[in-house]
Amino acid sequence: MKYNEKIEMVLSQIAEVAGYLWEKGWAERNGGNISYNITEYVDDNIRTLSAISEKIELPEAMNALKGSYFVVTGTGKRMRYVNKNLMDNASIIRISSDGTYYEIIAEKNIRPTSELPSHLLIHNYLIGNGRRERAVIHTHPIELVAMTHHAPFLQKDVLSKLLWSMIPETRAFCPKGVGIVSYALPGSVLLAKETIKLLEAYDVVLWEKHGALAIGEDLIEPFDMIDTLSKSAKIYESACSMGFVPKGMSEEQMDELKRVFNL
Ligand code: 2HA
Ligand code: ZN
Repeated sequence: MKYNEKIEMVLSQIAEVAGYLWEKGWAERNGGNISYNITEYVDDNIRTLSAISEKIELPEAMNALKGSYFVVTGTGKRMRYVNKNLMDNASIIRISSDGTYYEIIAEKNIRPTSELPSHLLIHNYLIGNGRRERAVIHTHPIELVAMTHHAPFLQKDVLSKLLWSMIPETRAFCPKGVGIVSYALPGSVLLAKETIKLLEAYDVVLWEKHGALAIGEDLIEPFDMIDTLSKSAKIYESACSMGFVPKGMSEEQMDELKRVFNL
């Protein structure tokens, strides 16, 4: 199908970022998923499309999403193929006018990701709170996930401080750091709700022993956040494998960055 320029831009960004997730090694098999709220870009070409699926009930009514449109990657679909052939591996869905169910409207009847509850509940929260973020990304970054296997790192803000201290970039570009959700079943509403609680305070949310989730006004922004934190995690790992635990930048050095760059 041919879409307008704005939607084509969204689609090409999803394909681009899906490629990065695969190249990074963060997207084994069907790991990870992406959604993008395109409601403000939708024109009559899309509005008039009829449903190609049955009505699929949402886990709860999403009042802020009534009549909204999303591009979502498909359940069981591989990021490496999302990159190559997006609309064989993703679909456009429309939320009903009462916010209780959705229908797939384009292009093929590709069922949305198993993490749809998290994606849609997060979009519902974002729109409901007047926030500007429209993109949600979930992926499995190796070193960050490894760090969530270590109980001391799960204490409040321990991991943020450690990751900030590995390289100035992380302090500068992830100024709110990482929040951590205790292990919860993938795809569950509980996982979604616990994630939403942390979205205000943190740049990226880590799901214990599972992955990362981030939001942004576009997809590049949350990808970059996860990538930057991941760089810090790799530096930490690299130092440890050289036989020492890195001390990291001092509090004073990090405060100086905060002061100079107004973080
Ligand atoms: O899409 O990553 O969390 C598969 C997953 C589930
Ligand atoms: Zn996952």
